[in-house]
Amino acid sequence: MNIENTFAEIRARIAQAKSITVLTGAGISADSGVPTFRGAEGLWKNFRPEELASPEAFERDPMLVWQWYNWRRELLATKSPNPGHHALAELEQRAKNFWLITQNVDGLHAAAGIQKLSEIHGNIWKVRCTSCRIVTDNHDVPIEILPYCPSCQGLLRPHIVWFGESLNPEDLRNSYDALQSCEILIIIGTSGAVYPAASFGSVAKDHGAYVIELNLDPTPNSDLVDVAIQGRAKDLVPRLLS
Ligand code: BJW
Ligand code: ZN
Repeated sequence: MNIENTFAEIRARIAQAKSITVLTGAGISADSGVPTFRGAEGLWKNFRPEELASPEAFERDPMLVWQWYNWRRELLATKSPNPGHHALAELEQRAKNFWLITQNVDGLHAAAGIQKLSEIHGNIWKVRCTSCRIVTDNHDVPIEILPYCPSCQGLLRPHIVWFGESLNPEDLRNSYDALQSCEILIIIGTSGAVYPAASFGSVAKDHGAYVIELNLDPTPNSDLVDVAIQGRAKDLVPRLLS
């Protein structure tokens, strides 16, 4: 089938579907100029994300980890949603039932107006007290290093899920509900390297969903999905809408 016919079939399925779930990763924000994690530009001072995004790294050197987050805050403060983010917000409006699961912490889906959203890896614009656990919004660019809790003087950390940490149970519940009940799952711009999100495609498939992947390159998900289309999210996602 040529690509035009493939998109025509996808649009017809979307128009009929009672429920649509979307899973996004760094690839959708790449088109807003945000570096992906496993791309060359995701490196900061030659550290791989795995070396900084862990509770052990923060315990060892909170200043280094906060410096990495300040670099990213400075970059993200200049970025805005792209046509891919906006098309998903439009899809949310059109769909009968919709849920967006994002691994991205950049807040760009919310900035595009998405409401039914689980940010399963947290949000870079929130901080959490390591002592009293209170979560607060913080848009400081740069944030003062080291930041301390105004209520209890505990050290603040990014409200982000690092390697080895559990995802928020409510986010997980909402995500699995959406994966197990959707007629269509659209997976956009994720390498499928990080669990549990890496297994979300097969969860939806096992529950009978029609699964679509949009990514610049093939991924481990490409073999299990019903249709895998290669290209940029900013070009492909708007084509899901007629
Ligand atoms: C484009 C594009 C364009 C580019 N258009 N596309 C089961 C098996 C093995 C290990 C585990 C397991 N279960 C849990 C684990 C351990 C671990 C894990 O998954 N490890 C793997 C490395 C194997 N998982 C966890 O620890 C998770 N916790 C958990 O499961 O708790 C319970 C538990 C713990 C331990 C053991 C067992 C159970 C927590 C994971 C938290 C991940 N957090 C991070 C870092 C946050 C830091 C921060 O942001 O500040 O979240 S990791 C990093 O990767 C970030 C991302 O959200 C995540 C996913 O990356 P993503 O989005 O896929 O980006 P990339 O860069 O990898 O890919 C970009 C894609 O876009 C590519 O495919 C490009 O082709 C594409 N692309 N431009 C379209 N324009
Ligand atoms: Zn506190």
